[in-house]
Amino acid sequence: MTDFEQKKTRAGQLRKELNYHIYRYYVENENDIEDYEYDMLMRELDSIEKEYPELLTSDSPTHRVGGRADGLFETVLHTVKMESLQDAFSHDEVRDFNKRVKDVFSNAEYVVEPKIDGLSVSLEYVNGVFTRGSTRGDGVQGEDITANLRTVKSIPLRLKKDIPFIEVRGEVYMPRHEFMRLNEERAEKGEAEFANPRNAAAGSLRQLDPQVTAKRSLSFFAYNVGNGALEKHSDSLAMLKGYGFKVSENYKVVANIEEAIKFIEDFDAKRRSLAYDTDGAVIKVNAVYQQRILGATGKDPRWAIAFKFPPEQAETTLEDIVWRVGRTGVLTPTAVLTPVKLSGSVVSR
Ligand code: 3BA
Repeated sequence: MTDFEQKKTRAGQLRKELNYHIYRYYVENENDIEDYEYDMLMRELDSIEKEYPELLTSDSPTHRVGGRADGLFETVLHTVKMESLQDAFSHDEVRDFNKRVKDVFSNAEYVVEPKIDGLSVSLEYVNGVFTRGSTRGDGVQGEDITANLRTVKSIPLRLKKDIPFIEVRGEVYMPRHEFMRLNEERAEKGEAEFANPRNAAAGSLRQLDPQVTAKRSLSFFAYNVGNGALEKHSDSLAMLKGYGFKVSENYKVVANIEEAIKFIEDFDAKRRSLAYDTDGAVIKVNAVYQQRILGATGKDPRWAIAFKFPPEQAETTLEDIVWRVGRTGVLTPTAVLTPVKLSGSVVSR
């Protein structure tokens, strides 16, 4: 075997091993390797790829932060439209939704899942390899943010199965502890703080330089398949998990709307203990043939609804207002508050 052939084999092993550890850590929250050992494997792969650049593949974990800031996002056409969701603010609005569904399918079964408060994105995989990722945009046209999405470690660069093509939709979000860390860092630098994790995630994805995105710990939950869905939504969720995506564990298949409402109530009681913000629950008709027949009104599918939790409120006292002078001379006020608990975290500014 030539040196090249040896290194090629080794590079393949390393990529597989590293991608496995990334999956264990960022999707399954488990760690079965020491940081040092992991760094050594990464370094070995990197040095092989530098010696033989032709061995660099697009699913290589060494290049999650690659590409340069090029100053522009290209337009992406969503061949399968990314629809929006109708909102419900009361249980009765949820029951009205149920009635409209049951008029067409008296046997309809639902899936209820948490509504992650982040940004919807679409990911395309060709022969199992992540090729392009984009924002939802207006649902028909989004922006190509592939370089930024590659930095999100829970987004697999290679699926566990080499299928010809699949389009995966889900939510990119910033965990609450990362949001707090980022805001502290920004406050120290005299930069304006983000109002909430969702804005912080949006700002991070909109970066023209993926190096900046890479420094912010973003994560991703998969919840829908654009192209290549199975007959039941619940089967698609299981399939996505099998491919290596992070899928919420807090979803449930229910036989009727009262069970869905009960699930939402139970979820409301525990959602504050999660590491990320949720702003509601999404109820979806499980059978895809029923989804197709129900269709959409305007841009909202008739087969799904988002129940929104009322925004969290708490009373506190304004202690001070501090002014920050930005680099361009813009003044930004920040309210200093008596620390108060809100959605499981302490708000003081
Ligand atoms: N499920 C957001 N849309 C969602 C597929 C449908 C849908 C969402 C959802 C339309 C969440 C609208 C934008 C969009 C992919 C279109 C969820 C969440 N399901 N669990 C029914 O957790 N935020 N958002 N995204 N296609």
